[in-house]
Amino acid sequence: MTTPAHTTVGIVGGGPAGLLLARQLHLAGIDCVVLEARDRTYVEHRQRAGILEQGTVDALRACGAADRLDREGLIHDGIELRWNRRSHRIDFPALTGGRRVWVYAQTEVVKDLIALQLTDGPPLLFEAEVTAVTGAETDRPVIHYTHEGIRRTLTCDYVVGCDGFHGVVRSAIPATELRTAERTYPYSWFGILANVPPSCDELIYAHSPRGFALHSMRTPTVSRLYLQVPNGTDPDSWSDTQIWDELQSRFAIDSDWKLTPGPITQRAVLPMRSFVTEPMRYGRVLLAGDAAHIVPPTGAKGLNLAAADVIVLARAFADWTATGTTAGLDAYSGTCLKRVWRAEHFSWFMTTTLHTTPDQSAFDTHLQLSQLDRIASSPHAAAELAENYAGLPVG
Ligand code: RFL
Ligand code: PHB
Repeated sequence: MTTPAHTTVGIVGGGPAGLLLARQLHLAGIDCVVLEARDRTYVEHRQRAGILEQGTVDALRACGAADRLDREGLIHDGIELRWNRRSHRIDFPALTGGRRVWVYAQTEVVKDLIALQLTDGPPLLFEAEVTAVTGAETDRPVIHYTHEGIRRTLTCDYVVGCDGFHGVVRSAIPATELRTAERTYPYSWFGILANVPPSCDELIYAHSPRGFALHSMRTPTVSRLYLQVPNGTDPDSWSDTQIWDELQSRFAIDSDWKLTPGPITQRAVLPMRSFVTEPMRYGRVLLAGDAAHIVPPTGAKGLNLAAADVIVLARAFADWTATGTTAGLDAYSGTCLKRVWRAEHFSWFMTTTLHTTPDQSAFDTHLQLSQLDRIASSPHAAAELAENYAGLPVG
């Protein structure tokens, strides 16, 4: 594919943020190019998020990328919390005035968006690694990248860094202009994918003295489960039996519920981090999604925050091309950061309420259990969780 030397919006990164932004811009008649460092197979199979909020689903529908989601996505009206061998269901529609979530894997969202873009969309280059972005403070920022062994440049009106936490676009902004806030956690998630029907209809988040566990799913025949493990755990140091036994004991409740084990097809250990960089714009360079902020996965917010950023950004670009106003672009960082910090708080709250730290005191455990009891006994406390989990309005 030949790529232009100039585009209106240069998008670095073909993950969910970059692909959804490109689709929205294309439908608004705005010219853009997406440069993705990895190959298509890698991007389409990177195992990550599983939960989509209403706002994310609405955006995918609005840009014609939800046909398969509407056929195959699983609509969930709640989650189950487990602690002290008891369980409590959070009913989203009842507590939020009708909001719900969809279980539809990030891999599938990405596949759907890539398929659309390659048949009817702006250029999307795989194995195009961006090495630098220069001229953020000028009218013509430049993306420097390597494709098919050749170093190239793409001059843009605006550059959007959708290149994830380890991307390069953030470094185009002078360090003196950025503020970062960060938290790391003394545990990781050991995630597995298993060829076995889920043992539950809705996701189960379990607090246990042995640590946190999550039962999620991908399809009616594929389960996704996570175990809290110490940082640095080698995923190959656990046998399949050890994994299922540990999951079984963390999910145990006083009923005849049982977890059905099955063949494990993938395993990986993922560190947890909270991170926000502010502002999300400098000159003509903007950041979106994980390039600007990271949440621990306990609140299922990362992909949805990335989608919310680019929904706001696509509207701002549409206003700018239609009327010449930069008001939306000027407000972008402030608008998104409000939602980002809400999600940061919720993700931190879910994480610290449900995980046990290596040096956890009896006092800390009592606080966690008291909070969980409160959620089970107060509709107000339950509604606070439900509203945040099901997702606050975008914009
Ligand atoms: P991504 O998905 O990291 O995509 C960035 C893309 O940029 C490319 N790239 C470059 N391209 C060109 N040149 C360079 N120099 C480049 N450097 C990087 C990368 O190859 C990549 O393709 O960021 P994006 O688009 O902002 O999307 C963010 C989401 O992927 C992330 O927030 C979620 O996966 C987080 N997350 C979850 N979010 C949810 O909303 N719900 C969930 O249930 C949920 N579960 C999860 C998660 C993340 C997890 N991990 C792996 C941390 C579960 C897990 C286990
Ligand atoms: C997932 O299905 O991968 C998933 C679901 C909910 C979370 C995190 C991950 O909070």
